[in-house]
Amino acid sequence: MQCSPCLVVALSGVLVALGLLILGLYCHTPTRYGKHAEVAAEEEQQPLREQQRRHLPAKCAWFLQELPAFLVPALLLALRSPPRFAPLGCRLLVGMFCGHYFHRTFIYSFLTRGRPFPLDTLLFGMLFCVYNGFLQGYYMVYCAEYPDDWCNDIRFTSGILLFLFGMGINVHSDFLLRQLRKPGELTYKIPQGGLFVYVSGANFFGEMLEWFGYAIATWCLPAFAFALFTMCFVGPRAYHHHRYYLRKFIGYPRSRKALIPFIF
Ligand code: NDX
Repeated sequence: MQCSPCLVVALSGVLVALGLLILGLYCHTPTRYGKHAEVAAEEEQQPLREQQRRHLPAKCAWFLQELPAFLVPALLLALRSPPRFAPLGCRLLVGMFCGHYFHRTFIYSFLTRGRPFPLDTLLFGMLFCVYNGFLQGYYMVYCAEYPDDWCNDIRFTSGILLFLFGMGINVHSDFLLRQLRKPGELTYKIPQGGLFVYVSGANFFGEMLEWFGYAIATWCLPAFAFALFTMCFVGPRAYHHHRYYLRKFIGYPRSRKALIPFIF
């Protein structure tokens, strides 16, 4: 394989278009998994057994869904001939992108206490992870080139710091959500502590910072396209979570925002 700039631009363009489509679709109707699947099923008056037949346990679903985002770039890197691990692009791919998806696939999936996940969403999610894993991996393995002093560039250092800060918020917030439930429990409670003091979607806020950090540190089109996609997906999800909490809990803190502290 060789670097094709046209392919990179085309695939990144599709990712941006998908993000905008999702923003349009999910502004009004939430993605149907987690608490919003419950609401949708109630509205459609589907029998519980009917719903559960088309679901997979959360641990298994998250593992299968996220695995391609780790595996595809790792394979692109490992199968490149001649092997190429030393360039900065490859090290950023391994340390940041694969690092994030290693955690999401092999740690988060096994810890989650979420409710069963819809099969159709899982399949779309898997396809998305193959696509995005290929785009990010292909660019970093075959196309990315950085000047020798890129590590001293303010974009590199600030991007890495933002990524680490975002990942810290994301992992900590997902931990706080898990602590709200005992194993086997599926009820929803008011999230407390950490960044949840300020926003209902603290885990989503962290995820968004992470991918903007990655985009700034790598300064490339595919990474910016993915950061924008993430914002388009997690933004509406945080907004719908926020509205759900306001409806469900009478004492829900009114000063709390949906996604961005003090702003939105
Ligand atoms: N998965 C990213 N449509 C998505 C799957 C769905 O990783 O193309 C995007 C991802 C995919 C989506 C993915 C891409 C777009 C797709 C979509 C399906 C269709 C869509 C492909 C790939 C698409 C067309 C074709 C139409 C264009 O019971 P429960 O499960 O709710 O429990 C939850 C629990 N919890 C609580 N527990 C007690 N009390 C409370 N109040 C609670 N609130 C929540 O916490 C869960 O166990 C857990 C977390 O829940 P939640 O809802 O806060 O987060 P969740 O959405 O499950 O995400 C989990 C983590 C989180 O850190 C988030 O940042 C990250 O994954 N994430 C999630 C989604 C996308 C993404 C990151 C990204 O874009 N980077």
